[in-house]
Amino acid sequence: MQIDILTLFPQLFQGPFSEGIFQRAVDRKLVQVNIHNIRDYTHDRHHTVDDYAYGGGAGMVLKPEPIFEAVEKVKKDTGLREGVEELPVILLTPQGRLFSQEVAQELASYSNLVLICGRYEGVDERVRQHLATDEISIGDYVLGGGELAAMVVVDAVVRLLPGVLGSEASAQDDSHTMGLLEYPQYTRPEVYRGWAVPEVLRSGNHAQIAKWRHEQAILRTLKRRPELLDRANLDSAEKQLVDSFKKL
Ligand code: 6GU
Repeated sequence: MQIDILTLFPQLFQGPFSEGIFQRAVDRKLVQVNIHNIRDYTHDRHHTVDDYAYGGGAGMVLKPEPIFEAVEKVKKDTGLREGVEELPVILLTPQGRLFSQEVAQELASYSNLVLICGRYEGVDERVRQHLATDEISIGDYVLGGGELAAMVVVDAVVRLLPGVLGSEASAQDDSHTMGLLEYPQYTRPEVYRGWAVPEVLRSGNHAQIAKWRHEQAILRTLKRRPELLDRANLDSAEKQLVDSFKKL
């Protein structure tokens, strides 16, 4: 997958993508991330990227021209055939659709992504209407800009790409993949400060372990995020389990 990120602050992206799983994915050519400075697509002497809002009001608005030109350059360079291969152009904004594991899975299916990092004051509306194909928010709070949101999206998407995680199974079990939170995990020592690892996990009985984990995932979701259970596809045995937990 190739990901092109348009930002006014390229240096912010140095850290997160040069670590662990991500760096390995880059080294193995499973993903390529290109950072583009929107300011490089200005033509005036002062490299102006924003301007006052028509109609007045506080805050500057990002100008459309450099953003359009940066995206057009990326499109030209990636050489996707217009109308054949789809290229999502995603504006990161608190006004976007809410990011989730499901959205991450959807994005992971594309060969290319373009992410535009907005600033909180605003982006010229013509970018939304005539350039972006999608708008994403990572939650109901306001960040200073789309950069951290873009990192969140890229992190969540890249770990879903085939071959990025050590074992293919590990993304399968993630919290949210099944619509449930993840079950409790333990490692050695068997007893730490008097707190013992649950007996079932030491039993070696794989069927029992799987059953326990699944129950714990449901129980934990019920306690912490009950609204997720309404959307999870529970079978009748699982629904019974929820009802019995609710009665406790
Ligand atoms: Cl994508 N951008 C900004 N500026 N704030 C946010 C956000 C994005 N998602 C949640 N808050």
